Amino acid sequence: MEKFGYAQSQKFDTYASRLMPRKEYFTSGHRACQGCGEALAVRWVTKAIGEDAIIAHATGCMEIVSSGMPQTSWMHPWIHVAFENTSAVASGIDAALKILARKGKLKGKIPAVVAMGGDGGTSDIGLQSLSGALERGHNFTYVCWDNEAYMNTGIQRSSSTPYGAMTTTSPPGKLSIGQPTQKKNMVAIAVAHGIPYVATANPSYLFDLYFKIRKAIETPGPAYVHVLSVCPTGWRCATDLSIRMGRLAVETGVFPLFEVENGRYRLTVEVPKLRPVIDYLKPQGRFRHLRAKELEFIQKHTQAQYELLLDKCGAAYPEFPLITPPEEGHE
Ligand SMILES: Cc1ncc(C[n+]2csc(CCOP(=O)(O)OP(=O)(O)O)c2C)c(N)n1
Ligand code: SF4
Ligand SMILES: [Mg+2]
Repeated sequence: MEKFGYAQSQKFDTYASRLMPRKEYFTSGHRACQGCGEALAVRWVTKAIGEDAIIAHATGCMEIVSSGMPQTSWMHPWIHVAFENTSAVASGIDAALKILARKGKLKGKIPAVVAMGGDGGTSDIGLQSLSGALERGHNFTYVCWDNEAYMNTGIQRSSSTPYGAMTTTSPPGKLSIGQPTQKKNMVAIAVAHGIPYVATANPSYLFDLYFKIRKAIETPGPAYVHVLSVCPTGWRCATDLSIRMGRLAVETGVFPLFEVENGRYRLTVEVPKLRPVIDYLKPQGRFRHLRAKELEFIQKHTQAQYELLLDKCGAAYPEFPLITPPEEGHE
């Protein structure tokens, strides 16, 4: 499809549907809630992945709503796997494809290997198999759908739930402000593996999302893309606000859009002046109980994290070597 290069896409801050691929790989008929940002993200990520791919998907909302036997919304070869082993399954697919190619049994293009999971399936339950796959240098792309809680089982907290948010297992009350801990920095964990490509994205910035997934797929070795996915059901926000909420997450500095290529940080969407965090928190019922002192704390924390990120984007980091596995065997 590539009518457009990444650099060109950066000149546009509007979405022009005719520039994007028309073919659907995540088809209608799934049972995601009205206004689900995660379903929108899946639709566009699968378009960016393109024709030749095999997907391993953890349990979670996007699996539950889309694959009730005997129906499926997925047009790719797609394997539903347990939380713990999504990346292990992707590793196995990558190893099998390499062996088939080496034996001359794979005709044509080698399919891309993609693993997907929610924030619970990524930053909690699937973390060790993901870490192993990143460390072994498999040629695959991991996409995390981050809706900031265990949504499909009834909105329980995960380690990706932000400070202060109400969930059914972090309820606010006299002795609790809601989620007592800060959101786990899964992106920094992925970067710490020294892999060639890591990025954040969200479907409110479709070009940005699309080209980051393309880059991830085309990168030899492991790539990780962390997609903030607005969940009106769990966030207690209006269903017609999903795109707006994704934009507010970026405009307030809560979820900056950046990429890390071979260790180098780069903001892909620059925000000259951040909006106050309250603009993002207020439309969400999960933060409704927070008092002025907690809101002030969140504002300060967000500002500090954003400045740290800007620092990394400005710093002249040494180029990491590409983490591609050496050829097996010796000369
Ligand atoms: C090992 C294991 N523990 C718990 C469950 C039950 N379970 C199914 S989906 C889910 C929540 C998944 O949360 P997340 O990965 O964030 O995806 P979301 O539903 O939010 O998209 C849980 C806890 C399970 N299937 N397997
Ligand atoms: S609970 Fe949230 S993430 Fe799951 S389908 Fe509904 S809106 Fe989407
Ligand atoms: Mg989740």
